[in-house]
Amino acid sequence: MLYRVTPRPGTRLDYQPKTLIIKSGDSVVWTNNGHMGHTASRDLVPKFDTKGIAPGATSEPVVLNGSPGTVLDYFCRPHRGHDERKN
Ligand SMILES: [Cu+2]
Repeated sequence: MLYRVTPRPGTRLDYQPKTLIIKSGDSVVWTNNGHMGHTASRDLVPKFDTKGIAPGATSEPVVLNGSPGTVLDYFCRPHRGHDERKN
C-alpha cells in the first residue's frame, strides 16, 4: 500500500496523519503543501528520513519494513520540539 501524507489544511507544520499503522513493505510518500521546508523523520526502527521536502515537493517513496500493525510516528527534523507534536 502506498500512503500519501500531506499537511493538515490550514496549518504550516503538521503532517496529517502524524501516525500511520503499516504493514511490512508498505510505502509512504510525504507531500509538502506548505510554505516551509519539512522532513518526515523517525529515529526508532524502522528508521527513515526523507531529508528536506521543499514546499510543493513530494518525497521519494519510503519503503517500511516492520511488524504488521506497527504504529509509525515520525517528526519533522528542523521543527522538532516546536509545534509538530501539538494538536
Ligand atoms: Cu517542519
